[in-house]
Amino acid sequence: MASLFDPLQVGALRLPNRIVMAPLTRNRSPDAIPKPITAEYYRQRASAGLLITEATAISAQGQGYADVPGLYGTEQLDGWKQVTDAVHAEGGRIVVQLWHVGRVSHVDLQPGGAKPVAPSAITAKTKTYLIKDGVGSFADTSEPRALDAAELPGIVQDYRHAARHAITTAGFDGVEVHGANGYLLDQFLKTGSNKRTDDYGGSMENRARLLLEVMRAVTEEIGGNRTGIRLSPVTPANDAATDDAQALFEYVLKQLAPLNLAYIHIIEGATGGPREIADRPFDYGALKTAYQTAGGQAAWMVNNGYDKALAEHAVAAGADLVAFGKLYIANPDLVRRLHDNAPLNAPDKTTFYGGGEKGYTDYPALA
Ligand code: 8OZ
Repeated sequence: MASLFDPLQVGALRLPNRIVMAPLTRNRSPDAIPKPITAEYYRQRASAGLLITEATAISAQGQGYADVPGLYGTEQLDGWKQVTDAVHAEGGRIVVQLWHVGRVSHVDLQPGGAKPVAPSAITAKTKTYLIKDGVGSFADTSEPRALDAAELPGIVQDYRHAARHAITTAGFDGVEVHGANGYLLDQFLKTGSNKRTDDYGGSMENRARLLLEVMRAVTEEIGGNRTGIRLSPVTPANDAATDDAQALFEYVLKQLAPLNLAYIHIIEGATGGPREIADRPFDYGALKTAYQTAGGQAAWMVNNGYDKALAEHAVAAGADLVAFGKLYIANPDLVRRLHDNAPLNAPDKTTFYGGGEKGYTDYPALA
């Protein structure tokens, strides 16, 4: 029976174990440029089977929070190259999470103070994070404007460029498309945020169109075997809601099956919260079956609130990879600690978002 500590071939990547560092927003990249401290942070965690970076904006329009990194400027790409070099020098593997926030943004973070963009002009009932004069605070998201269909090819191009530069310039081993947590692609998927009447709204086929166009563009650019996707069928994060989660996500997974993806990354339940949501039931086993029945062969990555026992259980039950978030913030040597049943450092919530080394690069590894 497979164990968390067994190696696995995931697309083009050979992983030494099944333990993944989940994408984690840390707000330590002023001017959207990853700094040396970020290279140190990921370097410390390089024993993970796979590192997934924090969400990284594919364009200035895709930005929605203070001090999150980007992948669309030369200095940003150079900053990321320092990160991937540091991880590779430790023998690790790292993919970058490609992000467009859509309506989860603020006019203060948009080029020229413009409105954020969305499938429909509906404000998300959620907060974003601003930093002014070094002081961080949460702020209501701004009212978005509905994207014109003529703008969508440009957004697909932004994903394509970001994927290409991630590999060729920044030195990443692959990319993960962020299709989760109420950001742009999830906004298009779900009925609560998508009221369009054109080819990108209405039926689930139409709502899934943008995400599938992005996935086809990215895989064409860098290969399916270096591409993953993160999805969150039922999360309420960032005001995400849909009438038809089971049918919608089974449809999406069937359409993804021919793309030869490296992995499918599923957030089970409410992101960072309960794994079961009473009024949003979901059958993850049926989702996986739909994908595999359609010929999909990507590694199946699960996430949300896993500890060692639950992770071992999931792997024994057929999951290929388990992504750990909060535990990875606090335990740079998580693989070793889980393997040795060593005590775990506790994460400090007050240093999750923004700040410097404290709560970032100062969690101790075992001696
Ligand atoms: C926490 C704070 C800001 C952004 C996500 C990218 O939920 C995020 C995020 C998480 O996917």
